[in-house]
Amino acid sequence: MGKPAAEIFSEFAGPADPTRFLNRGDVKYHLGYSSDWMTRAGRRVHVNLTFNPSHLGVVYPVVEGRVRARQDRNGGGARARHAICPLVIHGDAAFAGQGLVAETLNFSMLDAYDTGGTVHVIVNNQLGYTTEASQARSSLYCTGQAQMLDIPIFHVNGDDAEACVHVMRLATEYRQRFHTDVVIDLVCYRKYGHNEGDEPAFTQPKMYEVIRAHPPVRTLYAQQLAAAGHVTGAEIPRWS
Ligand SMILES: Cc1ncc(C[n+]2csc(CCOP(=O)(O)OP(=O)(O)O)c2C)c(N)n1
Repeated sequence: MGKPAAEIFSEFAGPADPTRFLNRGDVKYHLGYSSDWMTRAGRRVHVNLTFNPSHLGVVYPVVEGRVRARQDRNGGGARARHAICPLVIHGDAAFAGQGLVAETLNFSMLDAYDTGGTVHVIVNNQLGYTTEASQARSSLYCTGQAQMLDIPIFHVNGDDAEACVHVMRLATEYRQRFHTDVVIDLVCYRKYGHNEGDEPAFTQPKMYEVIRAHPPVRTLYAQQLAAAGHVTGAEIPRWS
């Protein structure tokens, strides 16, 4: 989002005068932000990150409401839906387990709620806090709820950097062309615990043995680039 580090750290330290920040006592990674980005083609994109409460999934309908309101303020109709795109990042357990995900997906193609299609990115770390998938859902994929819609669902290997970029481009282009939701199931893993207080090896010792021995994605990509001759072996440490 381009948020300055000083601003982030000052939020951790807390304000000098707390009364100026009443009702803003949330954890820092829930805070919203907005900024402008220039694309390589020289076009300005305004990016707005919605404040995200602890209640899993609740931000999703809030994003839809905010986007639809913005589209309506911009004249509504196909043009506004094309220009303003909702993107929602979910957890795998939340996407599978929260009923409001189904409710909001169900709204997606109704005239009164349509936002021209939402790009969903599920950060599928194969754990819901400490719960493994086999104890968290009955569907094979965490995207089971999205199968109610006639939309593409991509399952992509998070260790394959170029596949991830490819799928992201494909998903956005599909949304811009067909104006339906698109779901990306980014199959990956979580290197550390759910939060500062969680030691994941206590609850998932075998999984974390594998994760700790697994090379990080930057190393894998550096090796892939070196094997293809795009970088030399000497450059790899800078990448990994
Ligand atoms: C509605 C709701 N129910 C339960 C919780 C407690 N809770 C916090 S994180 C979590 C697991 C989330 O798993 P996932 O969606 O896979 O996200 P992850 O943190 O693993 O990336 C749960 C159940 C919550 N915050 N909100």
